[in-house]
Amino acid sequence: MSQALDEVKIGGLGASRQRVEDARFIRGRGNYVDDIVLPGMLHMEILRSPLAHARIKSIDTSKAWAIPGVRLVLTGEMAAQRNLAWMPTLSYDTQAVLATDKVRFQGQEVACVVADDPYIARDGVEAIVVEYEPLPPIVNPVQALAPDAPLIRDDKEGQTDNVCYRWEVGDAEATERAFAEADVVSKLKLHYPRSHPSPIECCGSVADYNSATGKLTVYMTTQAPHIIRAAVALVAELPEHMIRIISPDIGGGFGNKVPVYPGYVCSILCSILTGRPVKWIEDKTGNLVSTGFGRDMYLTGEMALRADGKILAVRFHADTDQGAFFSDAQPSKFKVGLLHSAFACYDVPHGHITAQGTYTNKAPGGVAYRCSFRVTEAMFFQERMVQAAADDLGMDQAEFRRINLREDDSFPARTPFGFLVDSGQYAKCLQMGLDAIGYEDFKREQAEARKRGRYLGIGISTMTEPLGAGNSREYDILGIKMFDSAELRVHPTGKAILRTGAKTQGQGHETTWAQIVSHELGIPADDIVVEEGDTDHAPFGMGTYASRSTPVAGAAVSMVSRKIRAKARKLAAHLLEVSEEDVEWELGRFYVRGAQSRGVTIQECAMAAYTNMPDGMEPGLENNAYYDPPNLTWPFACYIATVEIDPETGVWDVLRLVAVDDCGVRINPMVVEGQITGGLTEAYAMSNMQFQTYDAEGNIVGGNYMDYLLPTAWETPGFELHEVVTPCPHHPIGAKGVGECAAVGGPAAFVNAVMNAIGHTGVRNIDMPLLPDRVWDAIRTGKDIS
Ligand code: MCN
Ligand code: CUN
Repeated sequence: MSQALDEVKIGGLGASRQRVEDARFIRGRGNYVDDIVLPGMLHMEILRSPLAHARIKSIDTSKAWAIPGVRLVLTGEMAAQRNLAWMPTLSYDTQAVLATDKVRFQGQEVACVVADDPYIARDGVEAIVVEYEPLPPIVNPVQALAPDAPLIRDDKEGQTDNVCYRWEVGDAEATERAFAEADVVSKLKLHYPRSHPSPIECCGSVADYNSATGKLTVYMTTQAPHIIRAAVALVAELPEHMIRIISPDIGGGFGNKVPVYPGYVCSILCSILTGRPVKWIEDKTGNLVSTGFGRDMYLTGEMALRADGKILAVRFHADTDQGAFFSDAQPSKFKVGLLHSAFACYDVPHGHITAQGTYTNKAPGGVAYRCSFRVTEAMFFQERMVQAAADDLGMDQAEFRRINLREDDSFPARTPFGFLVDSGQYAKCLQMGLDAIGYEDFKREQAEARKRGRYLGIGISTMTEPLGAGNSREYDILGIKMFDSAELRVHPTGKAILRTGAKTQGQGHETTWAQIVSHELGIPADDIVVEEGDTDHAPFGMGTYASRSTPVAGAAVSMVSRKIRAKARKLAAHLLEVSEEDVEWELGRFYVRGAQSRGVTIQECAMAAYTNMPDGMEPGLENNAYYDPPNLTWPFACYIATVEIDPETGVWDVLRLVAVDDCGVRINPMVVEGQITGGLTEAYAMSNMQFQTYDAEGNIVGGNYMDYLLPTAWETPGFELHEVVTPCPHHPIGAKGVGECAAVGGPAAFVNAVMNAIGHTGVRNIDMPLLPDRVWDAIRTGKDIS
């Protein structure tokens, strides 16, 4: 008779286990960087440039130095003496730590002041006098590429224009031939506006250089502590064993906390110079104006179509506005990240993409914000194009997708841009979404409503996206391969500690990783503590972004658990006095084949590992695993929104939003639903309220929460969630990433719905966000709004 445990009861795979980390978060007992207080700690504040583009003529710090309590005023010139005025970026460019020659965007770091408390430091910042000679600012790619445009990066040898990169992929000739055979060519042009992740907690660090031991400890808000350690080792030329990066609790990352920011570097340098711990905590405006933004891409493309609806080819061009420094934090060899994952869910035979990045006088950062490196722009453009194409053919948008989506038996399939898509049930997901929203009924209702002057619309977005960088063949950061790791120690009583190279920022790893161990070993999830983020403790890993934790670190958790199980099996054989071949496993327990009642639990094996191991066996029950996935994971999603627009005001309301997500096997369904709900909320925000613009002078509009809008529970509509499970063929437990899906695929559903509602006006596109005045203008003029 089986005595196997009930997996859901012990908190294993599929259990909607309550998040263990929330016990401290909701009690206000989290431990964030700003909670760190060290003896003798000083405080640092940053002086930022008020101008977007200007030459620095002089910096007078004497008044700041004179303020009682000011301990250090650091300028670019002083940083230069230590070879730290500039730093390398993760995209092989350079970025100013503190400006020496010019300022290149509003909000750029110019100097910093270290003082006994943050208020004195702020006074010190205000006492610094900088004389600027203004230069003409450039705020978009068109200005950047104008023949007489001033050169932004005159610091770079050989740089003669504002082009930061050019890149292309695909087969231009084959694509051209396909276009020549097309019955219909559908075109679209749009801008995906600049947005900002704006996590609740801003960036910050506490740097503590111990001059007696030579060890540097830095508490910081980073999604990737080991990468930071490697970067510090390279930039500051400190040996790695003398650097400890600790990423404590993080109040949201959303990609904002992947890049290396000047503030981190300055706090380290200031600690070295003062010999005391130095804390830097960014304020909201500092975060909004200077740290990693998302998007800011102009897309123009066309699709070659056969009259029956089959897509023959696509080609498009992307112009990206990179800001003043090319500091995209992304691990691919491709200059525009994974933009070429566009159209991966459709059977498109040919394609060609060109892209060009330009420097402008805007904040650098790029690629971040809940997106696997430009995948958000890719999927938005794809889904907006698909709708435009269906409209141009006079075909129903669901039917057009049905004709072109990859079929279940077509996997693995190579996209025209080189990706290998490995699994999915696209038609099933789409149908589930259509059924849930009541597609045909809604279309009838829409037609009826139109007669009475009401504008109803329905928009679909279907997409698969590559999540989980990497595999190490194709993905690396500064040459370090994209794998990840887990280390598991099972204590004598069968309780355990698990550490990984990922770093949770709210995703719930402390809860879900324990569930994987539970699934593999039958140890109750409550008996496993999970720790991440301290480079002196955690195994080397590449951190959390690109929804890579489940695909890579999560897989490593499975693999290390299996290593533990293999050793426990030997211990079981020893305890049961049978040969290993005669030992069978069921959840939580080994037993003798043919005599199921004769068994030992995993806890008994753990005790034996320390008290009663067979001769010749190493004591202890711990191990680690480094996992290099064979491919990315390919979750699929279908989002369908219905909206009603008020034609008098352009205000639009979401009637319903149906989501069908296939992220493979779900470790914790409740956590997954939380991820999707959060992603859809951000998608909704991007589609209708959230963007960062700059005026002609390069002043940022959106440097505060009066102008940069974040959705609250009040304006966010409810979402109806559904699931399909197609296990990932190469992941040890069949899971795919999910953290970004809804933010990536969601915006197009909302925008397509609004465009569908005003389809009769002839308007092809309104650029996001679809603010009421834009929608109203479009209805009134019948013209596209950019
Ligand atoms: N999960 C699961 N079953 C699956 C897939 C995932 O139970 N099949 C769970 C995982 O165990 C994990 C969570 O869902 O607890 C997200 O997993 P995954 O998709 O692997 O993504 P990551 O953990 O790598 O998180 C990164 C992703 C990204 S890139 C951004 S940006 C983002 C996002 O997560 N930032 C977030 N979600 C966020 N959620 C919060 N609360 N805060 C952020 O900063
Ligand atoms: Cu790009 S936002 Mo997430 O990958 O950290």
